[in-house]
Amino acid sequence: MHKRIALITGATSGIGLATAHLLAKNNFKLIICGRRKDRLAREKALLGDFTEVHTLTFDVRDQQAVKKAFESLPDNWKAIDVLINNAGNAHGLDPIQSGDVRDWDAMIDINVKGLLYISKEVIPGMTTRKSGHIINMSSIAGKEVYPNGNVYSASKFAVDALTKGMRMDLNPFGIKVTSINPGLVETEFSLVRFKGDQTRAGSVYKGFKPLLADDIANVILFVLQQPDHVMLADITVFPTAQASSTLVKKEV
Ligand code: 8X3
Repeated sequence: MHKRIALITGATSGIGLATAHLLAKNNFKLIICGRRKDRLAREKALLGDFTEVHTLTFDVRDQQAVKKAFESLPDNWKAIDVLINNAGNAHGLDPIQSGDVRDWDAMIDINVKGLLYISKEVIPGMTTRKSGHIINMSSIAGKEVYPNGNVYSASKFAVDALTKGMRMDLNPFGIKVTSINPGLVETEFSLVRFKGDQTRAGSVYKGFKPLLADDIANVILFVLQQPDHVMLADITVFPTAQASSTLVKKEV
């Protein structure tokens, strides 16, 4: 049976990693991308039991590095069927008046510009073949702003706008574009946001059962298993305890 090629950014941890493992067991070949060469090599070895894997090492912020990485793809890996724009982070949770410019730059460069740089490399092949599926990992923060979420939210609102724009522009080519908007998922997300502060990061997920990376991976697989004529356009996923970005039922 024909295996689709899926490219996943941010594949060395969290949702990206869980998705790589699930897709490997479900008839996909994988291009896994990340900054950390050693982690990619380790995952390639593990995933290799289930499927063919190719790795690309780059920082999504570096457009030249992204371009070079895609140029290096062997011919049999060039026809990417599925792009999962997963790489993304939050940096800081500060009010706008005291936000750190380096945090703002990181979020806009990774979450918005990085997504564009990757898409720019993948989309031409999809338009030529008149097929493909792009899944953009957004966030509930891309639908609702919450206090101190300012720039992170802005970056995810941008992802939401780009998803809608891609869906329109790629409509003539039969390319599917899906946005997935998770709420609270327990990954390294909060540890990165709070710059390694374990206590602060841990407290985000205390008192309720958060989503896990595997839960989002399951949604991605479901999205990819739909028939050709079915496009899941926009999916928000909450843990049951969550009703909005600021309303979470916690046990005290
Ligand atoms: C992750 C969801 O609510 O922590 O993007 O911003 S939230």
